[in-house]
Amino acid sequence: MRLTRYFLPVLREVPAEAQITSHKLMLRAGMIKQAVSGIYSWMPLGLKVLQNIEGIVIEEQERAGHLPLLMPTIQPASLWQKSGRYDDYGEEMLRIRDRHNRDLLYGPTNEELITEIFSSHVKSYRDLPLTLFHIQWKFRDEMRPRFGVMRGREFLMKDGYNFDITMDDAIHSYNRHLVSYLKTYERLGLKAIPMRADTGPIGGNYSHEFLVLADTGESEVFFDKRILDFNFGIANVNFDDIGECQKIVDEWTAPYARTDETHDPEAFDRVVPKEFQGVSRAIEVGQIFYFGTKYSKPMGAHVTDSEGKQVPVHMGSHGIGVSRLVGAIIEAFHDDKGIKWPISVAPFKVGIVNTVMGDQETCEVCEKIYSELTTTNFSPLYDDREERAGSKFTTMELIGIPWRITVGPRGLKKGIVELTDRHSGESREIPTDNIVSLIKELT
Ligand code: 5CA
Repeated sequence: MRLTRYFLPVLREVPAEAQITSHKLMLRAGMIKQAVSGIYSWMPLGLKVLQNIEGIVIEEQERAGHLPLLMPTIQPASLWQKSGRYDDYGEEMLRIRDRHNRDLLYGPTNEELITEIFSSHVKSYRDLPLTLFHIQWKFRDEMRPRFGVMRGREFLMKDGYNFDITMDDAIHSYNRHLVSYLKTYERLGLKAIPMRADTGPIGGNYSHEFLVLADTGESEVFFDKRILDFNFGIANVNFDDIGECQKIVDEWTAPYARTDETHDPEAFDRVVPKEFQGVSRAIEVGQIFYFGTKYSKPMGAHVTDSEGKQVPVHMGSHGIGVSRLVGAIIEAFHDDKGIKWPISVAPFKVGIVNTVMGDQETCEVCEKIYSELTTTNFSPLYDDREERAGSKFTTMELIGIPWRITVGPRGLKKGIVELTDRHSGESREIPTDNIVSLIKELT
């Protein structure tokens, strides 16, 4: 992409309405624009990051054997009346009436709709286990939308739903989700700690939240500091192996790591030696639930079991805050100059800065690097504007491009370009002919 052809509405001033770093940086880097409180348009740069996150989430879901589908944003109220949640959900639910006076709502979550899909089509235990997921916009009329995409009213969520014949099978589905979430967050560059949590309006009695420690987080968490030394990256888990998944969950979900809602100070004091007690703010980037037959019973999601009896299925639901993750990743990776994207989600992995647009050789080398990287699918961002070099560097740093190639007449005289690592800030000189192959190795 050539910057002169791109739509990157960066802001020079720090926007007054933003309180936390990620919100400020998303506005300054031209990633989002507020339409109305808690509702945002995603500009091209922001959308790229959002889609990269989605891509990783989908890959890891499919690896765990979960099937994608797509449900609508608008749902009939009648389904929620069946489950009993239509009245319970309160003011957070956006209620709509159509021209035929039918009551609809903009879905805050999808337990009811998915249960109806399931019960219309699945009748036998032989078709289980089944886990379906989608990535779709949700609406919750939050009392205090704030911090940009962190607590929006409209937000993008990956939500998945498992259907199992027994509680044991459903616990395995739960564990499988927990393990696959750890992998997902690790690929996004994050250390997300799984902690026992309260279940809120989703219900059930078993739940974990995934928390990224950050001063700007909305939750207060209590944990054993040793959990921070865990390497949550898991290679090649066999998701069908019940014992293996259970072992990971037992080892890695410390019972003394809890969120504030379920915090029991006495248990915390009892279990953990003082020097290991940690208290921090944290961002909740996902939550998983097991709630048994809470929805299947009232909504008639029954199947025949192996003895021919009709039984309600055991269910759970599993959510990842996809749009919130954009903010959470920025909270974890930034400095005073701007964002530092982990390579896996970076909107562009490489930036090319032409320091003297008027110099023919500089332009030729830039064009050559640009076209070689483009044809090998590296999607570089080429700053070809008539601007000072300093202002080009500032833009690349603000928008967080992991690698920057600087091309200018002085370097070219020596046969080199400069390669700068956004994360360490280090620069090195690379022979012009080697730069493309080196970038391929690094990214
Ligand atoms: N049905 C279940 C799981 S699919 C569910 O809705 N869970 S949830 O309420 O915990 O939401 C899942 C994730 O969505 C949260 O962990 C959080 O990361 C994200 N999320 C929830 N509310 C918001 C919001 N207002 N703005 C941005 N992200 C949100």
